[in-house]
Amino acid sequence: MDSSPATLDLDKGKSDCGNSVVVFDPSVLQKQSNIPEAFIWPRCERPHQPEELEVPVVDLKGFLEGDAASTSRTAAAIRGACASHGFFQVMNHKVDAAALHDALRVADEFFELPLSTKLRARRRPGCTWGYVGAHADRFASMLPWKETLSFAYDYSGNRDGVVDYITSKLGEEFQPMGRVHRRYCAAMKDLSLSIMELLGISLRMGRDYYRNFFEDGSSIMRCNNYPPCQEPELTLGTGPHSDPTALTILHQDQVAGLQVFAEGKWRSVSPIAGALVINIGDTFMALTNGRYKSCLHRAVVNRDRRRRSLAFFVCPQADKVVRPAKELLVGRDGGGGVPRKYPDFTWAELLEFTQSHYRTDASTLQNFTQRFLTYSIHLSLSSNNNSNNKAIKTGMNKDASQMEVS
Ligand SMILES: O=C(O)CCC(=O)C(=O)O
Repeated sequence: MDSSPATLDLDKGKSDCGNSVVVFDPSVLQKQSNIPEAFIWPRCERPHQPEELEVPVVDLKGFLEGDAASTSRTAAAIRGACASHGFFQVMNHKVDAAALHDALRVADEFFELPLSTKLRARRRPGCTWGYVGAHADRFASMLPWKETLSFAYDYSGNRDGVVDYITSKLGEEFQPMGRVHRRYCAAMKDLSLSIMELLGISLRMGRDYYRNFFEDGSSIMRCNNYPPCQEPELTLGTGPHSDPTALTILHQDQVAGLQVFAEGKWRSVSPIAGALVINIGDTFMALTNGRYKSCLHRAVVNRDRRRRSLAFFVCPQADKVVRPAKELLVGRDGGGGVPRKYPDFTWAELLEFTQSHYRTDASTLQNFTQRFLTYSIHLSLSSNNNSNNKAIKTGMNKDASQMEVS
C-alpha cells in the first residue's frame, strides 16, 4: 500500500515557497492503490449520498423574448430560490449549444496535456489566474481532487484578453483554444447581464439597476477537471465554500457532483442537459443586505468517471463600491429601519481578503466585515492624529457604525 504523495520539485527542486509540493498528476496518482494523505478530508466533511435539492429550473424563453407575464413568473421563482439558498437552474438561455460543447472540449484538451505543458500556465503567488493542481501551491492538507485553469474576462476592455492570456502562457499554437474560451465568455457575459436584469426585477429595483452595476465588470472563468478517484468516499473535488464573487454560472457536464448545504444538510444539484446552474455569491448577498443568500457548496468525485465543470464568476469592476440600494434598507413600516449587515467595500478589497486570509466559507463575508470593523475602530482612534487615513477616504467609519454583526 503506497499512500505517500506524488511529489515533484518545481523549478530545480523547489516550489515558489521553497518547499516541495504535492503535484496533482492524475496519471501518477491513479496508479496508487490509496490516495495520498493530503487528499483525505476529516470524517465530518466526507461525502455521502444526499437527497436532491429542490431548485427551480427557470425557462428564460419568455423573458428573453419580452413576454411580461412570463418575466414576472420567472422573477418570482428566482426571488424564492435566492431568498432561501441562492441556487437555480436556467434553460432556453440562448447560449449556443456549440459554444457550451466546445468550451468543455478545449478544457479537456488542455487537461490532457503533459503536466510540464500545463505548468507553463501555473498560477504565480498572489495571482488569481493560471493552472493549479489541487490548490497544492497554497495548502498542504484537505486538498481537493481536481485541477483548474482560471483566467480573467474583462466586460468592457480588451476583447482579445482571453486569447492573449492563453497564448502568452502556452504558446501561439493555443490560439484556437483561446478563441473558443473567448466566445464562451462573451456568451456568459450576455447571459450574466440578462440574469442581472431578472434579479433587478425580482428585487423591484428595475431591470437596469444591477445590469448597469455589472456591465463594466471583470469576471473570472475557471475550468475544473475532476479525474476519477480510487477512494472518492475519503475526499472532495471542491471543498465547502461560498463564492466571494457576485454570481456564478456553472456549466457542469452530465456527471453528478455538485452539492449545496441547504436546510442543514448537503443536497445534490443534478445536471440537466442543456441547463446552466446559477448561484448567488457573497458580493451579491452584500448588495442586497443579505436578502439573497450565498450558500456553501462543494463538489464530490467518483470512482469511474471523470467530471468537468466550467464556472464563470461574475464580479463588479474592481474599484466599484458594493453597497445595498437604499430601497432595500426600508423597513416594513416604510421607514429606513433595516440595519446594514456589511460595510461598503470594493471587490478588489474582498478578493484580496479571500486570497490572503481564508479558504472561502460560509463565514467569509462575516469575517471580512469583522476585520473592517476592527480596522475602522483602530483607525478612528488614531484619526485624531491623522485625518487623511484610508478608513475616512473609503467612508468606512460612518458605515461601520451602521452595521449589525451577528
Ligand atoms: O464543479 C462544481 O460543481 C462546483 C465548482 C465550484 O464550486 C467552483 O469552482 O468554485
